[in-house]
Formats: sequence, C-alpha cells, structure tokens
Amino acid sequence: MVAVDGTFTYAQLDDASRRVAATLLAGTARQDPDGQPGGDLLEARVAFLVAGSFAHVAVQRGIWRAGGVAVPLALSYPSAELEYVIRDSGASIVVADPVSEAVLVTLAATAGTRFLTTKDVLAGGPVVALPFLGATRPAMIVYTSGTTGRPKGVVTTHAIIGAQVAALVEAWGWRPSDRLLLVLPLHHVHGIINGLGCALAVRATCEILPAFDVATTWARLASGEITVFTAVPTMYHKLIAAWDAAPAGVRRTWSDGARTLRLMMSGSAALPVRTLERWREITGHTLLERYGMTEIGMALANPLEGERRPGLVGTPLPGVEVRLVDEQGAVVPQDTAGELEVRGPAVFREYWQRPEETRAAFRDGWFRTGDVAVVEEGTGGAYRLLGRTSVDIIKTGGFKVSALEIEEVLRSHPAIAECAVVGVPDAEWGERVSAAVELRQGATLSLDDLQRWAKARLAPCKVPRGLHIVDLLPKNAMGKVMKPVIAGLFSCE
Ligand code: MCA
Ligand code: AMP
Repeated sequence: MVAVDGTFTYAQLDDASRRVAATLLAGTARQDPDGQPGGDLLEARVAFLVAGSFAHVAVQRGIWRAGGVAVPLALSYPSAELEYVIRDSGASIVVADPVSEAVLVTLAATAGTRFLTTKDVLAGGPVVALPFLGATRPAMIVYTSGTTGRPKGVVTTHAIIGAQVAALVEAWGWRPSDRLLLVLPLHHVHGIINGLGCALAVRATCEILPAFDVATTWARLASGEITVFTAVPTMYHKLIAAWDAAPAGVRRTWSDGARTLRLMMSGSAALPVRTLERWREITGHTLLERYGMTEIGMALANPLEGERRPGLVGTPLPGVEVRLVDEQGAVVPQDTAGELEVRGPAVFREYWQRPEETRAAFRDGWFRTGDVAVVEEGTGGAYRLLGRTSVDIIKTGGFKVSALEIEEVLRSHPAIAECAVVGVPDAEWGERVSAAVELRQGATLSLDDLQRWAKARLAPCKVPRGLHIVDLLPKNAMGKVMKPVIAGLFSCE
C-alpha cells in the first residue's frame, strides 16, 4: 500500500490493524474460555475520521478485528453533520487523525464517547486474543440520504461486504499484480468497496491519495504504473478540462500513460455520453460504466471483455438478481420502464434502528432502489437508467443528497419563510443543488449569504449553488410544490 504516510506491506497492515484492535479492546478485556486475555467490542460502533491513508485502512480493519462496527465519517462535513452521524449510530468510540482532532474531541465529549487519535490506536494496547468474527455480524454503517428525514445508516455484515467484493473481483478480473489509484472519499461504497475492498481482497497494490486532485491524478495515471482506476463522472469531467488546458507535450505524456491501464471505470452517477467519448479520444479507454447503490453494492455493469455500450449500465453482476416492476410490483416486459429491484447476498441488512424504513424499502424480499430503468430490444439484456421515482433525490458530484433534508435546514434560516430545493442538470456536477425561496417580510438574501450560512450546517455537496427568490412557490391544485416548474426557473438562467 502506498499513501501519504508511507509504503507498507500486507504484513505491516496485519500488524497495525492488530495494534488498533488491541487499543480499542483495552478496557473491555475479559478472560476467554481458554484462559487467554481477550475481548470483543460486541458490535459497538466506532466512528472514525481519518483521511485516505494507511492509517485509515489500519483503523477500519482494526475495528473489524476487535468485533466493532466501522462508521466512516466524511472529511468535508461541518461539525453539525458529524455530530448527527456520531449520535445516530450510537458510537461509543471516536477515532480521528491529527487534522480532525480538534473538532472531534469536542464532539466526542458532548456525545459522551471515548476519544482516540490515530496515533493512540496505532501505538497498540496489551496483547489480547482477538474475537472470532461470525460472517453474519454487522461490520459497517455507511450513511446515505433518502426521501424520508435525515440520512440513514446502511448496515452491512461481513458476509454482505464479502459478497459485494467477490462479485467485483470476479467481474473485473482483480489480481495481485494490479495497482489501483484510489482518489475517492472513503465514507462511501464506491471508494470503500469498489476501490479499497477489491484491491485488498486480492492483495493488490493500493495507492491512496488523501483527496482527489486533478494534477496529482494525471501525474499518477501518466506514470505507467497504475492498472486500475475508478471515479465519478465529475472527476472525469475535471480531468478532461485539465487535459484540454494542458500544452501539447503534456497532453501526449498524459494520454500515453493512461493508455497503459488495464481498466478504467465510472459510476455513482450517470456518465454523460459526451464525457465517455472525450475520455476515449484522450486515453483510448471506453469507460466501464456500472450501476450501484449504498444499500446493494454494485448491481449492473458493462462487461470487462466485450462491448461497453455508451448510455447503458450493463447486465447483472455475478450473484445479483435484478428485475423491473410496475407500481403494483408486477414484472414489466422488455421495452417498458419499471422500478429496478435487487435481490441477493450483497443486499444490506437494515437501516440502522429504522425498522419501518427498512420494511418499506423491500417488496417480497426485493430491495426497491427507487431508480427507473428499461431493457430495450437488441441490447443483449443491458439496462438503461431513466431516472428516479422521486424528484427529491439529487445526485451532485456523485454524492446523493435529499432535497427534503436541505429544505428542512434552509427553513430555519431567519430570512426564509418557505423554500423548495431541486436538482438542476449540469454538465460538470450532474445536477446542481438549487433553492427557490419565499422570503419573510422585509428580509433580503443573497446567494453568498445563504452559502456562508449553509456551509456551517450542511455538507459541502448539499450547499445550494443557485438561488431564486420568488413571491410564491408554484403549487398544484393539491397544494404541492411543482418542482419541475422550479427547476425550469434555473435552467433558463
Ligand atoms: C463542490 N463544489 C460544488 C460541489 N461540490 N459545486 C457544485 N456542486 C457540487 N456538488 C464547489 C465547491 O464549493 C468549491 O467551490 C469547488 O466546487 C471545489 O470544491 P471541492 O470540494 O474542492 O471540490 P472537489 O474536491 O473538486 O470535489 C469534487 C469531487 C467530489 C472530488 C468530484 O464531489 C467527490 O469526491 N465526489 C465523489 C463522490 C463519491 O465518492 N460518491 C460515491 C457515492 P468554492 O471554491 O467556490 O467553494 S455513491 C456510491 O458509493 C454508490 C454505491 C455508487 O454507485 O458508487
Ligand atoms: P448512493 O445512494 O449514494 O449509493 O447512490 C446510489 C444512486 O446513484 C443510485 O440509486 C443511482 O441513482 C445512482 N447511480 C449509481 N450509478 C449510476 C450510474 N452508472 N448511472 C446513473 N446513476 C447511477
């Protein structure tokens, strides 16, 4: 593994994660039946905020080895959002790297949880026997936005994570000689499973950047050393813009290096055909587009070998069952749009402490994705995504955000009487979060003011990028805000 904190072998990762586990277990140690001192976090949640690095991976694996549930936190989040995740997950331990220490130590104190730094956990604790981990034990909670309330924790077990990784290792031919360039955030499935999880499963080399950076990414892709790369469409858009702006000699070096990779992938949001084509012109690679979701891992993918069709997300991955149904749950015929439902060992167990929402997310054992798709004749059974069943889900920069959650926060702004948040199509970001607001009498509000205020309360990807002041929000006869009309206000800008 190659990262900002050094170059490490798998033996060193094994040793470091054992030290992390021992530190986490210190204080919980008990006698095992065989007389050895041991312990088990017994599914206690451990929230951790560690930039992409060897330390991050050691902490993740250390939490697992101690019998805990890993709750990755987002580096970009303001404290209000971090506090929500720490409290909602009921974390009893919080681990932070030096950069995030100041914020987290305060949050941990108010939430009454134990606080440790990466330095503390990597130092190790007394030698203890590590617990036996049954595959059905919960391993991870990743937070995701939905159409109801605040973000929900998606619980996966070791077996589910294993199934998600195994499907991708098989489909994409992961091998020990691979070298992954990992630029994705590590609080979402794309980075955690498709990147880190697959590379580690086959003991490949994993090169981790602490954050996505266009120049460094190009330099590494151009090195000729990388074999696998996966990113969201916004990242490809930014890489293309940098290539376009570079001098001819640099372009040639970048293109020649990128050509040597064996696999480049895109996902988390629709890949515009124009981006696919430009990337092919620049690097010779037809990006392998796939479709997934936090709750299910990856479900559909274009083939490793064979034709990758622009605009289509491919066929079911190994072990994944997919169907399209109408509103009554009846399977629809070819060429008819339906809601995508998924079943199989890679599907999540539950939303953390939300039994009602978990029940509502399934129909007859199938997970209801909320995505609408179609299988057209002559495409070899490949799926085309058409949109979502809810207008209140926005995808921006590959992050899923809930319009309703943002509206709820904006309504607490002193100048805002009422508001509606929509996603406005955007070539770079997929969609841009935009807000139409009715102001309180006599109040004024600029986009700058709103953004400054919102940044303290919301993750950067949820902060409105567009603002429209309206006298009255357009509503239909039922009194419901007409979101498409609102989106239209921004599209005309
Ligand atoms: C940031 N900016 C934005 C947005 N985000 N503007 C519009 N819309 C946005 N969403 C602005 C910032 O305010 C800033 O402007 C400027 O862009 C640069 O911000 P910065 O944060 O530096 O941007 P960045 O770091 O370049 O972020 C872009 C990014 C990031 C790296 C593409 O969005 C990202 O990491 N996306 C990956 C998401 C991901 O991993 N999704 C997986 C989840 P100013 O300077 O004026 O403030 S989905 C998943 O896991 C499922 C299972 C799946 O299928 O994969
Ligand atoms: P998340 O909930 O953050 O895991 O995001 C999952 C959602 O991202 C899915 O429900 C889709 O709406 C969207 N998504 C993922 N991959 C693709 C893709 N290749 N094309 C279009 N949308 C995608």
